[in-house]
Amino acid sequence: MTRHLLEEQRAGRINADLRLLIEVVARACKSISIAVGKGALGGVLGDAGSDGEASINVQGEAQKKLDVLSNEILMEANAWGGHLAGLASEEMDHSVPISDAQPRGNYLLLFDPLDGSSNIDVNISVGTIFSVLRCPDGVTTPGDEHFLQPGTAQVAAGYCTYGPSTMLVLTIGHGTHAFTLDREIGSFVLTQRGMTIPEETREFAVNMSNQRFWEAPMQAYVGDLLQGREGPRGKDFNMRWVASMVADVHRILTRGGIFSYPLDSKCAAKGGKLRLMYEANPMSLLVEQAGGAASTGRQRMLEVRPTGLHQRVPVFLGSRAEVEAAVRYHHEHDSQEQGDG
Ligand code: FDP
Repeated sequence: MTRHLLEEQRAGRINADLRLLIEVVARACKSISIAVGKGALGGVLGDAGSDGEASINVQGEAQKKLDVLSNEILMEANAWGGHLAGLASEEMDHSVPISDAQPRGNYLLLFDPLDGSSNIDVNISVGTIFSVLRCPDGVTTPGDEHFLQPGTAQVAAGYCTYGPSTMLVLTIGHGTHAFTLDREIGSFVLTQRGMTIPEETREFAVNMSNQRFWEAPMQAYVGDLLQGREGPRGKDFNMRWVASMVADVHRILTRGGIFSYPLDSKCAAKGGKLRLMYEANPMSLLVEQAGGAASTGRQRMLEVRPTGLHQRVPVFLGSRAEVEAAVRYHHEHDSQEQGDG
């Protein structure tokens, strides 16, 4: 990875500060990988909190010990690097500016320290997702509002998946590249340059148990997928749902597919289930850079104007033609409703 990033720097696609920042994040991911890999032997499984009281994060979800540990690892690794002006984590209420005592840089880092928490205790892949933005000019002590930039403003995004192998997938806006951790040497090795998502797919990922809570266009879209060859789509579809976004997106970057977490009546009041700044935006940049598409169902994800650090959105991403098909169902439904209204 160091070599790849240095070559990108020589080609003028990245500066030294951003390169070093990505290397710090990658180093933190190695530490998280070691902790995740120890499993029950590391005493890190189970819920955080004490005296039988669950620890609840800003999202209102019970925190796992590994959520807390991963957050601490990323915070600690990045606080003193000198490349950042501030950090924001899915696990914390507010962003944190780099303290006066530390050297400061020009970037803002956002991360979901351990995505797929419900899979931690059952030995299924989980991952870290991160996004890098520029700190606005003239701002030395960034507040939450300075992080509220659309996904198009991201200068880098990536995730690290802790599965049978640990892989870091990265974009700095010039393609999406995959690195595999060589555990003996301790280095991320470039194993796939220029990941490309096939334009068409026959595979979809969604939590089908939410079907009855979905909006009408999602009901219609998945209804047609399920009809297979005999239905309007004219082909049979297969379904996969790991329930760790990182693992599902990694499969899609590797062999295509569509991932969706649509709006449903359970999460409608919050705007969706997945977080724009920590999950949807970084994944959307990675997917677009691999030739895929990402949308809320009604708008290109990367153009959503954020209104809150922990804002949630509906998500459709993956193979371009399939995402466009899902979006079509939403647009057709909306224009029919407007016509009826
Ligand atoms: P989790 O709640 O376990 O952290 O980020 C939220 C997320 O996992 C995604 O990783 C995953 O795709 C989704 O939620 C799983 O949702 P369901 O519990 O509805 O399957």
